[in-house]
Formats: sequence, structure tokens, C-alpha cells
Amino acid sequence: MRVGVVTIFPDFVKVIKDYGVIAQAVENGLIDIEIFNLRDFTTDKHKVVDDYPYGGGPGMVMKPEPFFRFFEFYSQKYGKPYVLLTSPQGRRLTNNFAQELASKEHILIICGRYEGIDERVSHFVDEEVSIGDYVLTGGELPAMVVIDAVSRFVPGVVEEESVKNDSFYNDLLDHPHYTRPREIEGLKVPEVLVSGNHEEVELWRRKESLKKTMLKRPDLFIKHTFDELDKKALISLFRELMSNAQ
Ligand code: 4GX
Repeated sequence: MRVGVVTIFPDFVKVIKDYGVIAQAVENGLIDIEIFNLRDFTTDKHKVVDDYPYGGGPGMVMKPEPFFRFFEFYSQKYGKPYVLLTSPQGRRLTNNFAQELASKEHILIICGRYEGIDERVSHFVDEEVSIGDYVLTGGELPAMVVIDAVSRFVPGVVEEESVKNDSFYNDLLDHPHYTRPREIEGLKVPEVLVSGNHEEVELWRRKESLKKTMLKRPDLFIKHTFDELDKKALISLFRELMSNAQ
């Protein structure tokens, strides 16, 4: 998958390529992340990328010309990407949206700063994406969040099983995890996990997922479609509760 980013702070965004599974994926050629400095596409001596808003008002607006020059250069070089603009007005990033984006072979993310970008740049934009309802100082962190969430769905970046077990993938939250030692300061690993009984382990994990989702995210729980293991787990959970209450 090819990912392009255009920003006035390329050094800030670059670190996304340097850590963890994304660094490995870049090294293995699964994802190609290329970051461009918008200022390289200005023509004036001072490399100005912003200007006063027509109609007045506070703050500055990003000038359209550097973006137009950048798109000209970029599409000449790589063809037409699926263009994303990070903005609080965009479609909210979810795991499903990230998976959808991972199916594209080529995306380009535009990072806005200041009050926003001259509206005419939207001519090139396929979709606006927001990472949540809060206001940031720029689109760089959202671009990095999008790259991170999308990369996990690129085949080979993380184990497929691991993606499927994650919170949200099946609209349930993840179950608890344990590793060695068996006991620390009196806190023990649940017996079932060391039992070696795979079926019992799966049932326990599903029960924990359902319990956690019900308590922490009732909105997700209500929307969930229950499969056979869910039903078995819920009944077992209910039985446990009832016998504790007796
Ligand atoms: N999820 N911001 C972008 C400037 C801007 C405004 C309008 C384009 C259009 C944000 C978010 C976010 C702040 C990044 C404003 N660029 N982006 N920036 N939340 O708050 O994505």
C-alpha cells in the first residue's frame, strides 16, 4: 500500500515510520509512506503557505496554490490517489473506516493547519476524516492516527488473528490478557487460562468480553449480534451470577 502525506511539519510526521510494527512493515515493503513538505511547493522567497481570510475574521487560511502545485507534481509521479483531508468536520474514524481505507492501494493525506484550507482545495479531496470531536492544532496527529489504524489492516502487518481478536473488530471489547508469572503479589492468573482446555479458555474469554462490553460500552453491547458462543457465554455468565446471589 502506498501512503502519501503533505504537511508543513514533515519532521513531526516522519516518526510514524520509525517505531514498532509500522517500521517493520515499511522495512518489509508492505507499506510505502512518503511525506512531503508543502513549503517545497511554494514559489515565493519566504515559502509562505498561509494568508488572511477573505471577509475578515481571526486566524489564517492555508493558501491554495502550494496544494495545486503539489497535486500536479504528485499525480504526475504516482497517479491518482484516494485523497483524505484531516478535519474536525470529517467522517469519524472507526475500525471499520480504517479497514475500508486499507483496501485502497494508494491514499494521500492532507494535513491542515490554522483555521483551515482554502475551500477550492476540496476539489481534490475524496473524503474528510476526523479522529474525534475535539479541536487540535493541526492535521498531523490525525494523519498519523489514520496511518496507524489503517496499517493494522494491511495484510502481513499484524497477525490476522490478532486483528480479529481486537476490541471493536466484532463490536465487542477485548478480553483481559495475562502472561507470566502465574502469581505476583498475591494476584493470580485465572485458573482456566493455565488449564490447557482450549474450549474452556474460549468460553471464558468471550464471557469476559461480553461482561466488559456490557458494563463499559452498553451502546456496543446492544448493537451486537450474538453468535452461538455468545449465547453459551451469556447463559453461563447469568448462571454464575444467580448462584452467587443465592
Ligand atoms: N480530526 N484539526 C485540522 C485545521 C483544519 C480545519 C479545517 C482542514 C479543515 C482534527 C480532528 C482537528 C484541527 C485538524 C483543525 N484543516 N482533524 N485543523 N479532530 O481537530 O481531524
